[in-house]
Amino acid sequence: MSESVYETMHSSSVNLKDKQNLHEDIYMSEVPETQLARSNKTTLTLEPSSAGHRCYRLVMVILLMLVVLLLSVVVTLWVNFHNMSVARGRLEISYNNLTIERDSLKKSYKTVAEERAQFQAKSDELQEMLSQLKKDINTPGWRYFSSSIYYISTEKKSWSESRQNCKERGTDLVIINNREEQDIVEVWRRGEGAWIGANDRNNEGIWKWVDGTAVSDGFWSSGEPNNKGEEDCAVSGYRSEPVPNWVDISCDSQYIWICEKNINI
Ligand SMILES: [Ca+2]
Ligand SMILES: [Ca+2]
Ligand SMILES: [Ca+2]
Repeated sequence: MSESVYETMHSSSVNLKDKQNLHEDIYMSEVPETQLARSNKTTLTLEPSSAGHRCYRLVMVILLMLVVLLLSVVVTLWVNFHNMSVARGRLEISYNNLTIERDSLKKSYKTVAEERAQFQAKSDELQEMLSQLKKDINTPGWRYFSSSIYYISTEKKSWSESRQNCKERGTDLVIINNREEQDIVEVWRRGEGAWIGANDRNNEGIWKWVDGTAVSDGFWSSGEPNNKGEEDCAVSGYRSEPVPNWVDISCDSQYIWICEKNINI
């Protein structure tokens, strides 16, 4: 019985030691675990902060990239807008220049059209004249001198009738412009007195040609014009004398006549 109690006590003592050892082991084993727990706690405490920082940096980088991208877009758009403005300005200048050139061309075209119309009218007139010349080429009495064609009649008529005959031929009584023309008329009149296109029928003493211009320097015979008994029409070569040989005479007198058509272009 006592041995059993002893054994029981011994056993209890041993168990107590074991328990103490176990407790120590546990304690020893607990220390690192606590420190580890602290370390882990520290790590756990630090890890969220580092991740947030990284996340923050990532967001900032993304925002910065977006800002840079936005700025790039804005700069590109501004450059394009500026280039388009410059191009539009150039186009406006070109348009204005083209408008000016167009207006100038319109004026030139109008001028050319007017000149063409005038040329055409002159051409038609010449064509008509050539046709008349072709018809008259075989007709006795037509002559050409300088820039005019002439008709020298063989008949004799009054001054008015003679002029009418000239008009029917598309001409008028001759206007003697210079000594050369006077000399050729002197040849063509064949010694006959010939009506020329000078008269003072409207105003006595004011001699004019049939085109209305004044007879400034005529080849009047000595003492002529003298309006003896109402003499209002001029004859070249009334007397058989050399130039100057014009006289004024009654317009109803009968003489040959000389017509002239200027064909100066
Ligand atoms: Ca003439
Ligand atoms: Ca007179
Ligand atoms: Ca006279």
